[in-house]
Amino acid sequence: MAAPTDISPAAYIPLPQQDEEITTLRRALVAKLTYAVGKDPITASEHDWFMATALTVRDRIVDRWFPSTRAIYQEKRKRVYYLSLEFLIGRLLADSLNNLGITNQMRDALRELGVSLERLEAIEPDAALGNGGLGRLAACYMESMASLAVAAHGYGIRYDHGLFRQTINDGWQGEVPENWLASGNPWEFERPEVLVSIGFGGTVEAVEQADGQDTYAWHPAETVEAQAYDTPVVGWRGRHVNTLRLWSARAPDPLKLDAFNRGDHVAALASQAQAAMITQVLYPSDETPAGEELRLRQEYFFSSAALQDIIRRHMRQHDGEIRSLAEHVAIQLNDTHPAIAIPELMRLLVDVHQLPWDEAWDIAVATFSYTNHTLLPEALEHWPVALMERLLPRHMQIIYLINAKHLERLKASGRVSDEQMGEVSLIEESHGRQVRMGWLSFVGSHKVNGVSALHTDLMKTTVFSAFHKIYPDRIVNKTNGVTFRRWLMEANPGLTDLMVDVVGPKILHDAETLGEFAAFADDAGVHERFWAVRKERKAALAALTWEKLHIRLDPEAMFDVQIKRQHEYKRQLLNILQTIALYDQMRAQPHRNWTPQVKIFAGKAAASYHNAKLIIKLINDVARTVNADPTLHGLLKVVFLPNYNVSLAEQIIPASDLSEQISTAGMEASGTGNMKLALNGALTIGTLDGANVEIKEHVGDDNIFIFGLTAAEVQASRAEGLKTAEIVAGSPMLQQVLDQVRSGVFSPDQPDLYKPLVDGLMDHDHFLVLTDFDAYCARQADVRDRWRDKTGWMRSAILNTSHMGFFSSDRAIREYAEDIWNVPVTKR
Ligand code: 26W
Repeated sequence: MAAPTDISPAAYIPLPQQDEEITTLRRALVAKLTYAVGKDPITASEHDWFMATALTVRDRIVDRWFPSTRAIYQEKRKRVYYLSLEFLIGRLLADSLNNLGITNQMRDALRELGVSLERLEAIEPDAALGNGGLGRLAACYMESMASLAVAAHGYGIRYDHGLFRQTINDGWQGEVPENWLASGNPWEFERPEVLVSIGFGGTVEAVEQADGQDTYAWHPAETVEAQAYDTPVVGWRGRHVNTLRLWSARAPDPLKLDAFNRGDHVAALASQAQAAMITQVLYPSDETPAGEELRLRQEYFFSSAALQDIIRRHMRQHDGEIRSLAEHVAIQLNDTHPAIAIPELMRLLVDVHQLPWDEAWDIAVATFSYTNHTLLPEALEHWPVALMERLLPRHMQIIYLINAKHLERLKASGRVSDEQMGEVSLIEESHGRQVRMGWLSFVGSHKVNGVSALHTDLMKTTVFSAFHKIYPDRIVNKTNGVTFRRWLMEANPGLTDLMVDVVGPKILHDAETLGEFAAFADDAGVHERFWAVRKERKAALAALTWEKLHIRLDPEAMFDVQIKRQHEYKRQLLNILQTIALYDQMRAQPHRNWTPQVKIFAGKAAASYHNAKLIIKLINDVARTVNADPTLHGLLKVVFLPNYNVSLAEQIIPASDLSEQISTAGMEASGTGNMKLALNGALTIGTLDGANVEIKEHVGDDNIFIFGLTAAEVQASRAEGLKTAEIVAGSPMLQQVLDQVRSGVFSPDQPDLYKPLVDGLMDHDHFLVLTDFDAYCARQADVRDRWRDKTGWMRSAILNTSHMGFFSSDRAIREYAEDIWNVPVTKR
């Protein structure tokens, strides 16, 4: 066992016995390298040292894991289970060292061994088990729950392959499979003994009981085994450690010996291959749910494994009393992806534990709560009844029963007319009978939450309005948050040091104290250091851009950044059209005193999302044209950084001056990149959408650039019908830009390439790019003017950082704990 460390001081404050600690770490590293990795220090590769370091750190985490687990068990504390099909974790080495408070000691210990900690950090593969915001939120919440000592477990899937690696070839996105497990994963513990059987298909048998009542027994045709892998999640200063349990699929009898003995090796291995398929790959499409059977199998596979595990743990701890489940267990459904857990719990309570239906239902509703992450109608999951009947026959029966009772209750209340019944039914009848997973999640939960104030209001007035009238207390808001440990302290140690120096180390422990940094918004000395820190991060990003793209960036220029999934509603197209307009203006008036500006883009498009990929191509084509134009004298640069992921975000965000949050109002549920960027001192240019609204309230109107239609105006303008030709006729600049794109100025080899894109805008412009274009350009001009006033800009940047305390995931988790889960958290 590794010696316990003194965990109280911050990373910045030297430990009392620094030297001793470094010696202990150095010895541990060499022992790990020798006995766990099996390498001689003389010949060890960087990767060997990475493994030895991660395993050394993991020991420290494990030393705190067991006391945490024991305490929860002994105190019989209520547990929170976070069910999510995605956990976008990124790298863990820097995060774990920071939370344990041993970053500097480890750096020194490695240095004594001739190894660079920074290089080891850079070779760790990202755990990219998620698509975007929803998956990253789950990772931030896991970290905050550990930091606040909430007794929590995450449940998800251990995908063999996470989100694809993006390549850019001649401007086009390509997708390459990602292989994060190729060189082993030092953070996880394989649990070969934790196996849960998951059934699919088969029949349901009704068995008449002595009292004349029927009970039901499901006889699946097929079973797959879920095997657990546990990753400890260490909180701030190692005070508490939780578990992320990810499931991997395998055949119950991997090698059917009878088939093997008969010489049919292929048949013997076939069932293993089929079962393993379930957890092979993350579905790479955000927003548009895949309608395939494999996706439903994934959803049921991990939801059932989680529930069986939860119930087993509950029964062991609470004297086999299933009836007390809701007192000791809270289950959060991260979007509808795990919604099948609701009928699964009903099946376990009614069929297996023999509870009466109504009692079981009360327990289920008291246990579950559901977070909605998007209102886009195409993103709400629906499953064909026929598929459900074939794959999960008992669950389909249960869903029918839930629906019958739900509709019965509504009818009795007299609050829903017969015509409205079809709308609130869990079964959609018009598009060939589908189960509405959003409705199922709503009725099966005691609380349903949106992820920003605006999004929650829109839930009440649009998608869930009928349900909101029936259950007016069920929808609550929980504005998203991000973990400052990763997104400020680790990503931006320079800014963190500066704030520790002027405000004190309390900012490390309590995000709300960031507010005190505002007192230095006009302090010349602080300005100087603040600017120097930013310059250093921008120079580092410039070096990366040179290395990856051979494009030179001037760290003095304004870095204008849009980093997020590529989606039409996020309007990267609006940004690149404005870039073209600026390019035209700069060429037309070369003698004006232009602000040097760099437009930075990064983000992946779903492989099948044609328009999103075409917009990536356009960005790259504009970049090629602009960057090669000698008349600009480098005043404008455009870069598309390939393969956006958590680690790249950590490098871009501290180097960003301007944060683009320009979605069509009403369409971005919250956004979390907006919070990370503002936290690091970027000013936002954005619409009144998602959490931008609350960011504006916190940072103040003078420190943010808002433009464009509001959500209400978007609704009204859509109802009215857009007059795109009129809009374009009224804006000569827009006209010119569209003509250039349409006529192939940026795609001389394929002059018609972007015609469909422009025609689409002229035809429907569903995302109101044309409508908001002039307002956006005007706001961009305001931004350029503000940039000239360095002092004013820095004041605003400092105020952005200072006023972001609210957007800490610690605050968000406290709210969930208090209002939804009813569990205690540690005080600040
Ligand atoms: C594969 C199907 C699918 C469908 C929807 C996968 C993932 C989704 C998510 C709902 C997409 C998502 O990540 N939504 C984002 O969630 C963030 C966290 O709440 C919000 O900040 C973003 O605004 C929202 O788009």
